[in-house]
Amino acid sequence: MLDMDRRIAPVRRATFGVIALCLLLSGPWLGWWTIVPVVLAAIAFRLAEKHVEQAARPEWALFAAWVFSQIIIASSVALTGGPTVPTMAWLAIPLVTLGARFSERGIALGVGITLVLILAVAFGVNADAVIHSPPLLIAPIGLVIAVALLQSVLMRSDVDTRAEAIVDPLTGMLNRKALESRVTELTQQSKMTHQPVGMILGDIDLFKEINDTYGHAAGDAVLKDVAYTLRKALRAFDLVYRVGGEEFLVLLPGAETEQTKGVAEELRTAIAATPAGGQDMTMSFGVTASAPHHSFDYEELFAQADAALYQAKHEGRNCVFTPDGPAVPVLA
Ligand code: GH3
Ligand code: MG
Ligand code: MG
Repeated sequence: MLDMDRRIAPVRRATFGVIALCLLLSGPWLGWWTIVPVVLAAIAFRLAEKHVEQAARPEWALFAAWVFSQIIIASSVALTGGPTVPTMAWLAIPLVTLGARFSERGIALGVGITLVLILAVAFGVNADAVIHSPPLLIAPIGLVIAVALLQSVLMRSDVDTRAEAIVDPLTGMLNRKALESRVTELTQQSKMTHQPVGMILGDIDLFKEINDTYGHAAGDAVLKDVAYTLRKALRAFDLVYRVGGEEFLVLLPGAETEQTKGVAEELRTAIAATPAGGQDMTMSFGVTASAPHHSFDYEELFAQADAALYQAKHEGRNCVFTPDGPAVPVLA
């Protein structure tokens, strides 16, 4: 969703430019001040764009900016004459961007809000005009619904195709391609914020034995269940990537080594406690984090996590290691 919003952002700015130009050209008839709401809406989106990268629920920030811009458009339509001004149809424009970022429920909510605004503006400002000439209302409502229907199917198919390209079909986890773009994102972010990034590299213990003893399909069933257990043990917005056959990577923006160790230990316990594909499985983990006030260097961190994982395997598996040794002191 964030990726899509980044693509939309420059076009959205251009759209605001076009709208501003139209309002300038219509200034003598509608009033010059009508440019003000457009500037406000543009500022709202600019703020949402800034906060969205750090927000725990970015979809809410974006949706709030979207609703705000609809209210602004509706208010200016109301102030310039309501149903009798042609700009009422502009309420359909923002609907085009909804499908790319929100679910069907989000689209439906957006359409609902837009229709309520159209009715409120039409009847609130000039009910007589609407009753006298219903097409003033019918035409913009038809436009809103038609635009929403058409763009939702187009955007959904685009989102589905893009999801297929970044999700591993066996485990439902994100693949290396998704990891690459996340790494680019975190690298850029950490240059500005210098917040640490925790990294957990996990590898299923003695997985080859499952394949050798029960066959490849049984191995696949284990992978699926392990992936599910890992996802369940993590918070909804912590993403897991499948980086090798039975190797998984977790990135934790904002987490230092101590916190990352804690998360890895939770994952280890969850895997050891939950049968996968009908087998008792365990996993070993290598953990590291970029130092606070240092930029995130993926290659460096991965090498550290990989070396720590190697240590964990060497020391008997089913444990968590950092470059400095075992995460939980090993009992003698
Ligand atoms: P260790 O505890 O040292 O990690 O032992 P291991 O047996 O897990 O390690 P190894 O790397 O030797 O085995 C990984 C195996 O994973 C080898 C490969 O055949 C298997 N594998 C990789 N991808 C898949 C897959 O998609 N499905 C199945 N069933 N097996 C896979
Ligand atoms: Mg392996
Ligand atoms: Mg393994």
